Amino acid sequence: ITDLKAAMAAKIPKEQERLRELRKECGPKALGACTVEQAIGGMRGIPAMLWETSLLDPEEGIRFRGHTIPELEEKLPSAKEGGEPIPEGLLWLLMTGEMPTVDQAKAMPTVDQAKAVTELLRERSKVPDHVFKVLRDLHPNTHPMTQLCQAVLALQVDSKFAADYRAGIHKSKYWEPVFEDSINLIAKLPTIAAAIYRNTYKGGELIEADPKLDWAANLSHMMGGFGRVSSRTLNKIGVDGAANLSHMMGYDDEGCLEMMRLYQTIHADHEGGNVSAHATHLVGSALSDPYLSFTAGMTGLAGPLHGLANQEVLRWLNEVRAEVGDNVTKEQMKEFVWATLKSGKVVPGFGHAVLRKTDPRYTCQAGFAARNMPDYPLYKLVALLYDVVPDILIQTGKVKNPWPNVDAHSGVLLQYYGITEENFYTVLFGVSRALGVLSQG
Ligand code: FAM
Repeated sequence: ITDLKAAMAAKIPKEQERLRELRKECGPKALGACTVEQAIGGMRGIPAMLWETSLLDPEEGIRFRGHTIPELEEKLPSAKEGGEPIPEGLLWLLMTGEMPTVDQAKAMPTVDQAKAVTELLRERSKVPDHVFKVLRDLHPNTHPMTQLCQAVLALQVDSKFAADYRAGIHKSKYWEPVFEDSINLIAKLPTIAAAIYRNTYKGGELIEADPKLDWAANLSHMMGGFGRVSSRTLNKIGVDGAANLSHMMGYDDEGCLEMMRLYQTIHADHEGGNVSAHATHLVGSALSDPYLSFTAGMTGLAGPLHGLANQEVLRWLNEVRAEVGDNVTKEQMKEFVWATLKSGKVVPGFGHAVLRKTDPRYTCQAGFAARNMPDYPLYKLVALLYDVVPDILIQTGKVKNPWPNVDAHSGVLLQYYGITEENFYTVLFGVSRALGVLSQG
């Protein structure tokens, strides 16, 4: 079976029954106590949420449906042999609870579930013109995350759930239009994100999707891939001959496509207690449709202590470089970190509300950097931070987790491939987050 909706339909009645049983048998049982500190601290550490798609262990980090990030890198299907996982495979896993089957022999496409998701998303990827118009009409200084929220709200007019609810759909069938809305939204997000990027930084000329590319690779392509290089393109971008292939191809560079696939896979889900996941879930519980609920999540992701931290990390690193240059010594870095703390700011990219170890999403990105950009100065600078920051945060005596989180490393990968506009980074995070929070819906 490669039809995602049919796979869900086969599972959902059983899952609904399981939940009813759980409630009947265990309803009155207590899960734990709640302290005053936990109430003040935003419910941290209280086991009070049902979140099936992922589980966050303070020591081990995230598991998606029971699989760690290294396991995902190994088991999920990839676009090229031995390459990075594709998010379509993760979406299948998150929604159905099972690893997608893969067409190993490349002879039976009918068994390739991840590929079927790629096709499903491609079929629904067309963004209506009125959404582009909303984006074009916004104030030019509108932050890309605000633009993302506005575009998703503009899509809401097509919500199937809202229409079916008005028409009186039975409760047990809610999941079907929610599924349709979720897939429609996920399918359109790369085009919307790319339009935001092109409008904000590249003069507004949009790039068509490439029907041969998968979901994440297409995002990269639409942001600024030049594809197969024609002499016209070469003249246009002013690059001489084949000397700089990666430059010529823009974000169609194979390394950039692989980076985007990995990036979109690992940012998808992080249990339900973080701001974006919780906000999406909370608003969804009012039976607000997936467009409305996802927008709530995105307004939360736009905060500097949450998803905007990746933008803040890059700004902060650029301040270090502006002050000290690229060859920063350990002592200079220590001084800079202390100065940040003394000025009443946080060190972005470090710390976490739940994790108490280095974020495996950080480690995974560091691994990608080591394989693909070992000599890149910014990579070295981030590695130096890893040496310097935790000790200092421990010395403050109050930071519960001094280790780096996902946002400490993502900007480095994007910068390396030429995506230098840090204000845009959280939009990429948001596109990925849709996979997790809408699967849980
Ligand atoms: N730099 C400086 N101070 C920090 C710190 C950091 N990186 N992390 C925590 N602290 C402080 C925190 O501000 C608090 O101080 P006050 O008592 O004076 O208010 C104290 O240490 C105890 O905080 P905590 O219990 O260790 O952390 P919280 O659970 O309150 O907050 C974070 C968690 C993520 C908001 C916090 O670590 C932080 O602000 N980090 C920097 C911003 C960041 O990187 N956010 C991204 C998180 C990421 F995983 C994501 O959501 N994408």
